[in-house]
Amino acid sequence: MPTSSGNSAGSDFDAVVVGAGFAGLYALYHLRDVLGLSVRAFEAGDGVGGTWYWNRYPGARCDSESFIYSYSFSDELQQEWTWSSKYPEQPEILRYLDHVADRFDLRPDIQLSTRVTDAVFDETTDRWQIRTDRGDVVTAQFFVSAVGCLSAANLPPIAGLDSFEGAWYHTGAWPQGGVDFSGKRVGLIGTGSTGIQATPVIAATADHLTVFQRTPNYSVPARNFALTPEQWADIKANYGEIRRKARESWGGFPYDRSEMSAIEVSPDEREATYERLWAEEGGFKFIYGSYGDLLSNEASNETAAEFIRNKIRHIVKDPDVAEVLVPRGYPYGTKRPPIDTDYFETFNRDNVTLVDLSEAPITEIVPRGLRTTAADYDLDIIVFATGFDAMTGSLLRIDVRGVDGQSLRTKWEAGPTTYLGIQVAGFPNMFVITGPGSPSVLTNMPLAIEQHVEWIGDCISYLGAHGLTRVEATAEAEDAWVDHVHDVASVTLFPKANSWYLGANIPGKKRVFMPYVGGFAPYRERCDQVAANDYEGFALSRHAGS
Ligand code: NA7
Repeated sequence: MPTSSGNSAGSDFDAVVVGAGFAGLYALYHLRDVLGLSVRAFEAGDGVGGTWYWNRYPGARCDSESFIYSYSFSDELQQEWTWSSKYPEQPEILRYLDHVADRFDLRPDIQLSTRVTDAVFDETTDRWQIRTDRGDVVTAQFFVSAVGCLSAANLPPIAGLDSFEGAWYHTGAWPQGGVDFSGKRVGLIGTGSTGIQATPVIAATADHLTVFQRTPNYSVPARNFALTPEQWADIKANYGEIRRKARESWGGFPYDRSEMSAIEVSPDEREATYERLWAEEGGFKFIYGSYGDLLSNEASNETAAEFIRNKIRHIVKDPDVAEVLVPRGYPYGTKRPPIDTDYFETFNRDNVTLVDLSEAPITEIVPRGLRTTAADYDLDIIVFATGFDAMTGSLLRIDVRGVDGQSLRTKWEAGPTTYLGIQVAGFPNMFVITGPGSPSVLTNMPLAIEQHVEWIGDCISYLGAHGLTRVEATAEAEDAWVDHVHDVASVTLFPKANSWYLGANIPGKKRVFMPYVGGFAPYRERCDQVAANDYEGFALSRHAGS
């Protein structure tokens, strides 16, 4: 039973939270200040911010609009904070998270520069024992993973990296002081959201930039702009309604989602819609605001895909380069859709070269640069924009052991299994914020995080109110949920792409569609129903000694 309250200096806590990004900060606040639990958060970075702490690469910015990519739990917070633009850059988002940590006095309960290495459930006490790389050994009734979906950097195992005489960086672990590209020959590997954001910015200062592309991407212009005081006054006056609309939506965004099919309108009307969204709105509104069946109907999807392909052909002056940049062979939106500022335009610069790795893959890194099956490229700097071991990588870095010493790594070898994306059978009192099997990365993340944290808080309160000490997803509920997650994904086009949603970017990772594609609002309702039915699908119990 949670008994203590407020800041705790000992080694026994009601809850341990791993991570101090968007999820960890809110979990700490909610469990400590709303529920009155003793909480210790551990964070590997030497500052708060999570993914926004590590991803400092040039051009890093949010792809969701600032006024909704933020916390909604405190009206004071959302009224006092003003974002500079529609898509703020990483330093501004990090300032926001630092502000949250200060404003809610979270820092005394966060231990920075500390990586959790082990978490072991003790059935004799219904508590977790947690160890860190700094030698801490603490116990907690609840072990809350807020490690993030995109935090374990993926450095591809390319032979010869150690021999490289220049400097190399992964975008997800960027040096705090930045990198000076002036006068340098830079090679950038990867053309996901990150590579697409970084390319124009690096090209602007590097002597030469070579972009190594394995798979071309469907990118839509962000159409970023500075937000005016009038726009802000309007947003702040309507925040309640904006948040409500987001919570009741499919993707966690307050946009009107079209129910129309792309192939049921005339080609002229469709073209006009795409053109308006491309030219005036940009960003995710292109996918959310156009047609409702882009992710479920191949013919509909092809209309949007072809529109984007033609835009690329129009923007990129060299037709051969344009054809290499044109995505084919997978539907639009089935890899995480990037949004950009002048990405395709950058390939018109004299100091930018595109290398098609699908024709000639990288074979090794050599002292002077990079070798493909076709040529050698001399480089001073290599930037790996090669993504993450998404959704499971960060949690599995921790040696998590549940009932009977069962290892989470072993349990998830064939792909992650959860109930509601929140709990894993055999791992009682462990909660995973935005875990695999929840909408998470397919939605507006801060909103998904708030929903999970509040649900977890309610569950813990329920246990306390009923004199219970242990909550654990049943194997049956987990199996049924895993099947449901799979069934919902299989009627969409998502499985048709080699995406990180499926783990396809990590050699050897089991191919399983990890996020829940059934939509944020229906998912939230399901979670609420489970709670209202006395945590249906969970086994709740009281420890004999408590
Ligand atoms: P992504 O979206 O996983 O993109 C990684 C890119 O790196 C992608 O183009 C990959 O090609 C490429 N890649 C990965 N490994 C290799 C190797 N071995 N050789 C060549 N190219 C490689 O990561 P991002 O950081 O861009 O974005 C992650 C998320 O962060 C993003 O979706 C947003 O949610 C925020 P591939 O497509 O696999 O052929």
